[in-house]
Parts: sequence; structure tokens; C-alpha cells
Amino acid sequence: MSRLVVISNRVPLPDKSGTAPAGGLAVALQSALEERGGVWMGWSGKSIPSREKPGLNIQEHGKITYALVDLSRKDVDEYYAGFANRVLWPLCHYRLDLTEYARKDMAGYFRVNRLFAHHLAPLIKPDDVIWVHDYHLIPLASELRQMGLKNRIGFFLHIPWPPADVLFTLPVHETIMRGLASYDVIGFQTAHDVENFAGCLKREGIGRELGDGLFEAYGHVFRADVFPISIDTGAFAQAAQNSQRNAMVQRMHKSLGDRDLIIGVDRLDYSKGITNRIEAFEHFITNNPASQGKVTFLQITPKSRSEVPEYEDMQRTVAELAGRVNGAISAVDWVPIRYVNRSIGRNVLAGLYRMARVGLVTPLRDGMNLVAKEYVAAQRSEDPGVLILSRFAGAARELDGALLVNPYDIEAVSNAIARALSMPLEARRERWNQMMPHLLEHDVSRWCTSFLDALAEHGETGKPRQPA
Ligand code: ADQ
Repeated sequence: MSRLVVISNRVPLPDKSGTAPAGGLAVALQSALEERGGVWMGWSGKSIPSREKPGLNIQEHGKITYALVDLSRKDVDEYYAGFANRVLWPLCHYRLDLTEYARKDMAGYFRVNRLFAHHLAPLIKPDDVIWVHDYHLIPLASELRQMGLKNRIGFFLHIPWPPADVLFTLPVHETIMRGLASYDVIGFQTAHDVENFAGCLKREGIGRELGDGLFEAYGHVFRADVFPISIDTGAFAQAAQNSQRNAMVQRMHKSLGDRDLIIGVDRLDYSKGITNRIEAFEHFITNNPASQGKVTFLQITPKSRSEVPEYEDMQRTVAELAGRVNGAISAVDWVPIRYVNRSIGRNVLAGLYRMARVGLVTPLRDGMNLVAKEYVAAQRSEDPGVLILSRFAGAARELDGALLVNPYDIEAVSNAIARALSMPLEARRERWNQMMPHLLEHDVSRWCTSFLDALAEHGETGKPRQPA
């Protein structure tokens, strides 16, 4: 079996005991790397003064070599905070109003991708299979190809891919499309993303669809297909079951009393629709006076990307909104919204999902959304809660037992909360049974294997397919 080389913006390093950090993706990739041996490369998270030469730190853990690239302050500003998170992220989430295109950031993005390629190339052996992750690293394959690498290279996009009209507002969209077309296999979360991508290829005559998932563009034949990411379903369900013995979960249970719990869990990000969700909850409480004092909404939201101004602003906006709503509808013995601004261990999180009658997952746009899958996996088969899910999350394509909502429609979300809280046991079980077997079968290790199989099957090693 070929060695595997994974490249992602950040690398989840194992701790001193060699244990991989929690989180399905890290565990799945780590176990694929353990099995085949290989390299995981990414940014070290350090930014060094621009005058110093960025270094490469190599660490060996078992059969895995971790290669950590330092970046300069300027690199981080332009590549990470600039082009990746102020252009590509908002663009792929249909937020043209938030894109801040600057040529120097764009140049920094391509420069850092070249830097990654330079550090990576000497570590690659001829038979290695290379798997690049996410929007930070789209140009990496074309950089590696220019250096003469003939290995199979796959790319997985964790976020949505936008339609042509949105993508073409990006001045360098052609270079981005050319970068993608340099891969052998491109994985998207949903069929909708693949359609959008195909639309981008066709609109300007850049490429054509050959059928059977194959495309041709810039003289290269590649596969673009759907590989919906998932979680380690069995392990997460087990963690939820075990969590009932956890002291923090028990404290939460006690503090809740006989109130119903609604849970929301998201990184602090404008794509997650947190403000709409709080407004929907407020609408629900205001319009269902009988629920006052009987329902608690727990929103767990660790800060993220605070170096990007939109995220700083959002932190203030969400905190103010939660405070205002609490001020308006609290009673002396009841705080309706508990807003927690930090990360929670996975076992505790699993226990909280299990305790919640409703999982409220209402992103305005999301590649997949793993919280939705975690919520379902954590439920008790004999008495499951109800998932309320945005139709704009990739997960909505699979989780057909959820109550699907349009997150922009505050009243509809409020009605869905009312419906979920009063749903009879039989209906809840039926809905859960529609989803759980699917999640057990389509877990993260299946996702990993199916992507790597597709990459292995694509042409012969060292000879990317050419058009007929
Ligand atoms: P994210 O945008 O980060 O991922 P998501 O898929 O929901 O979104 O994954 C978040 C993960 O972080 C979940 O596993 C969740 O449990 C965890 N998490 C969130 N808040 C937490 C907290 N307070 N404490 C502990 N853990 C917390 C991107 C894309 C998604 C896509 C994933 C995977 O934006 O659309 O599903 O990658 O491809």
C-alpha cells in the first residue's frame, strides 16, 4: 500500500502520550496514516518576525512524520487571515458582502502555497499518495506539478463550492480553477457543490464533463465527486452513553431540573447563523408563553479566527444579542439562554447533546456540519431528541429525519422548535431511525477509505490521465 501524505492548514499533533487529538477527522486521517505510514504537513501555528527565515520542524510519532512549517507575520496576515479567510471563506459561503479582496493578500496566498510545496517536495517518495485539504491550499497541486512531481494528488474541500456567478466575482478565479484542475480527484461534500463546480467549468468554456464523475480542463482529466464527510458514529454514540457518569454532565442535568434543553454548538462564525437562531428562540418563547420558565437554550460557541475583524465584530454582536434577549425574557429564577464562549471536551459535549430534547443546527450555509451528525449519534434510541437542521447545510442532503428549516425565516424556525418540543415519542423514534443506521454505515472511516480508493483508481501512478 502506498504511503499517504496529508497536507492541511493546521496539523492536529498527538499529545506527549502519542494520543491523537479528539475529533473524527483527525482520528480518521491519523489511523489511515498509521496503517500506511506517511507524512502530515501544515502550518505550525507560529508566526515569526518577517525578517527571519521560516523554518520546518519535523517530528516523528510512530509511523507518522509531522512536518510543521513556520510562517512569517506577513504570511499569516496575507495567506491565512487575508485571502483564505477574508476572500475564499466568505465567497464559498455566498457572502460577497464580506469579501475583502486585496492583491497583496492574493499574492501572499500563492506565495505560501509555493512555500509549502518547496518544503513538501523533498519529503515525497515516487509512490506516495498525496491528499490536500481545504480552501487554504487549492494551488498546492499545481505548484507540485510545476516542480515535476508525478504522484497522485487528491483534494478535499470541506466548505461549499459556490455557483459561477459568485465565483467569477473573484478576480483570480481562473487561477483558482486551474489550481483545482491540477488534482487527480477533487472531493466535495454534496452533489450541489459538484454541480456548481461543473457550472463554473462550463460557463467560460474552461472544461467539460466526460461523465461518470470525470471532467477535462486545461488538458487534464480528473474526477470531481461527492464524498460527504462524517463522524466516528459508533465511538461518538458510545461516548454519549458513557458521559452520563461524567461529573460536569451530571451538574448540568441537576441545574436543568425538569426544563427541556435545546442545544446549539458552533464555532463563532457568521456562516453558522447564530444570531438568527437566537432571534428564532426569542420568537418561540415570546409566542409560546407556556414555555416560559420551562425551556433552556444552551449555545456553546468557542471563539475562532479572532485575527479577522468580522469575527471580532461578531463576538460582540452575539454576546450583546444573547444579553438583550435574556434581559427581555428572563425571570428571577430562569435564564433562558446560557451562552458559553469556550471549547468543551468531546465526552461532555456528547453528554450534553444526549440531554437535549432539540438540536438546533441552523447555519446560513455550511459544507456539511458535523454537529448535526454528532447530535443524532448521541441520542438514546428509546427516547431520542429532534434535530432541527438548516436546508443550507450539506448534512441536510443526508439527514432526512430532521426537521428541515430555512434559517432566514425566523418564524419557521420558531415553529419548528415548538413542533420538536411537542413531538410524540413514536414520531421522534421514526425520524431518528431514518438517520442513525445511515450514519453508522457512512462514518468517517468510510469517507476516508472511499476518497483514497477513488484516488488509487484514478489512472496509473505517475501518469495522470490525459484526454482521449
Ligand atoms: P466547521 O465549520 O468547524 O468545519 P462543523 O462541521 O460543525 O464545522 O465541525 C465543528 C466541530 O467542532 C464539531 O465536531 C463540533 O463538535 C466541534 N465543536 C464546535 N464547538 C465546539 C465546542 N464549543 N467545544 C468542543 N467542540 C466543538 C468545516 C466546515 C463544515 C464541515 C467540516 C468538516 O465548515 O461544513 O462539516 O469542516 O468537513
